[in-house]
Amino acid sequence: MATNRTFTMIKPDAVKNGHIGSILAMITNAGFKITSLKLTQLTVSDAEKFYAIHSERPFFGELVAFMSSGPIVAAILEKENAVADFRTLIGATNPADAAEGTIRKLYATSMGENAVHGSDSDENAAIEGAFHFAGREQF
Ligand code: DAT
Ligand code: MG
Repeated sequence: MATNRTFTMIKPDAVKNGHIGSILAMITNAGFKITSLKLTQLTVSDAEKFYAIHSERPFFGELVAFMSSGPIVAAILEKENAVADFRTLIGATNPADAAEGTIRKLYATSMGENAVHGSDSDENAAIEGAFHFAGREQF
């Protein structure tokens, strides 16, 4: 994957609360092009693998249970400086600290249930995109 791409998930809380359309609109209005997109659900094992880096953290069990609790939207996004610009658009991990107008400020309900994921590096964006999308689903 090119380095001008990032990977995102609209998490189960935001899907359940009916925010898919609003969040995708914020993403495209901010200049990101959607190059892969699907509604899917992670198994417990998928969520454990996706978040393996956090396996020693005290919130890991809660995170895995939440992320596998319902459907998510997975997407690959393209824009110059995609990883950093998308982290700015989503806001801080804890919605209480998220800037006004960010996706998490608007739609996250708590630190754990924070509406969206955004990759933290070009390398992880490529790994996470490939985790969710087969070659023929990548454009
Ligand atoms: P981010 O999603 O902003 O990259 P992260 O990679 O540090 O944040 O953590 C991954 C997810 O784990 C995060 O989106 C929500 C959850 N999480 C992080 N810290 C947490 C905490 N202290 N309590 C509960 N959930 C937490
Ligand atoms: Mg992270």
